[in-house]
Amino acid sequence: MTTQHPTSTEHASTGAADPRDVDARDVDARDPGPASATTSTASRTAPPARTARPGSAIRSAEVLVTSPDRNFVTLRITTEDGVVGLGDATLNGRELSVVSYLRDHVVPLLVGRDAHRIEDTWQFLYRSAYWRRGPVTMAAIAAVDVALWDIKARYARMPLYQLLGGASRNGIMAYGHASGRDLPELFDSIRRHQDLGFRSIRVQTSVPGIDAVYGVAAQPSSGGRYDYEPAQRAPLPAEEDWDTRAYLRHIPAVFEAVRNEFGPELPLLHDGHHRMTPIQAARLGKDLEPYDLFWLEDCTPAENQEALRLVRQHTTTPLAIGEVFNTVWDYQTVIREQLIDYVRSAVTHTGGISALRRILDFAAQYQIKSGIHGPTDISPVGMAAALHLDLAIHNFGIQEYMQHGARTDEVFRQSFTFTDGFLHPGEQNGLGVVYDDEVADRFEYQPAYLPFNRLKDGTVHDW
Ligand code: GCO
Ligand code: MG
Repeated sequence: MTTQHPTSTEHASTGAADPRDVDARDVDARDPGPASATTSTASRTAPPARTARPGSAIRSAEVLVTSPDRNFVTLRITTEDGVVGLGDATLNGRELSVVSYLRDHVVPLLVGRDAHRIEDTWQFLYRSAYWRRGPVTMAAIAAVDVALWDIKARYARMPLYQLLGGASRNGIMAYGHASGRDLPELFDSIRRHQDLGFRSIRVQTSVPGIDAVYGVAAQPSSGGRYDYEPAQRAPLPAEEDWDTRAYLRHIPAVFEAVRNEFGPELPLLHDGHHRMTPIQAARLGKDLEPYDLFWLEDCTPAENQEALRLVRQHTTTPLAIGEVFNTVWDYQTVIREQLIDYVRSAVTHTGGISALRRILDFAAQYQIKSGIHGPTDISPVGMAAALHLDLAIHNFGIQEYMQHGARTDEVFRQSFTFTDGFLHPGEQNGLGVVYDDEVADRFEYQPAYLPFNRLKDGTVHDW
C-alpha cells in the first residue's frame, strides 16, 4: 500500500496562492516583542488578556459549512498576522446547532483575543457560558481549541505533533470497517480492507430477522460507498429495526467463521452501538472470548457508566467506550474503576486537543489506551487533529479510519499518509490541512439525519 494523499512537497506547491494559507513564514514568532494590550479587547470592561504580540490577536473567525459527500462544519480563525487555523465542528445530524453556537455566541468573543492563549480561551469558553458540557457546546469549544493549536504550530513552524511533545511512535495503527450481509460478502470486504493495507479490522454483519443493521455498508457492486456512511440526506430520519436476542444468537458464529477463515492474528473489532442491557453485553463479551477481540465497543448505552461494572465482572473481552461522551466527567467512573480498556472520544466532540489530552493522561494512569473516534462524520480537520495527538501520546491504542470520499478530499487538502496500515499526519506546519473555499462553495448544506431504531413492537430503541 502506498501513500494515498499528496506528499508535503506537493501540498506546499499547490497551497501557496491563497493568502488565507499563509503560515508563519513572514512572522518572526521567535521574538514575541513587547507585551501589548492594544488590541480591540481594550474597550471591554474586564482587563484585556495580555497579548504576546499584536499580530497574534484574532482578526476573524468564520464558520464554514459545506457538504461535499456529507455535511461538515469548519471554524477558520485568522490572526492579524494572517496566520490561519482550522477546527472541525461537525456534529452529525445536528450540524446547524453548532453553527449557531459558534456564529451567534462564540465568534464575537474571539475577535481581538490573543490566539496564543489556548488554555485561557478554553477555560473562558467553558466556564463563562455557565451552562456546561453537552455535544453542541463541546464541539464548538473543540473547533476553537483545534484552530488555535493549528495557529500556534504554524507560528512555531512545526507540525502540531511536535508541540504536543514530539512523536512517540513511527506510525499510527488504523482499523478499517469491513461488513457484509452474509459471510461471503463479509469475507470479501475483509480481504478488500486488507488489500487497502488495513491490519486491524472492524467486523459488522446483517442479522437474520433484522432488516437494516447498523454498520453494514453498501457493497461495491451496488455502486454505493464501500465504507459505512450512517447519516442519510433526507428530510426525516430513516427507521431501522432491532432485535437484541437475534443479534446475540448470530454474532458469535460470525466471529468463529472469521477466525477460521483469517486465522488468529488479525486484530478484530466489533461495535455494539449502545444496544444491549448490561447482562446482555456481559453475555456477548463472554461468548466472544474464544475469538480474541481487540475490543467490543459501546456494548451498553454509554451514559450509564455503572453498567460497565456488571459487564466487566463477567468477561475479559476488552471494552471500548466514549464516542458520545464529551467531557472527562463522562469518564470518571469507567476510568477510575478500570471498567474500560479504550477511550473512544473524538477530538471534535470532546472539547478539542487540550481536553482529550487531559482525558487520555487520566486514562494512562489506569493502563487505559486511546481509540480515537474517526468515522466519516469527523472531518479531515478533526482527523488530522486526532493523528497529531495519536502520534504524540504514550498510551496510544488504535485509530479508527473510515476513508472520506473524493469530493471531501478536494475541499480539505490534506497532508496525512496511509501506508501499510499506518497513518501519519505528515510534516506540514500546523495540522497540515488547507480548506479550499472555491471547491467547498460548490456543495451546499443538505439536511441529513442519523437513522433511529424501533423494536418489533414499535418501541423506540437505542440506535
Ligand atoms: C463508529 C461510530 C459511528 C457512529 C457515527 C454517528 O464507531 O465509528 O459508531 O459509526 O455511528 O459516528 O455519527
Ligand atoms: Mg462506534
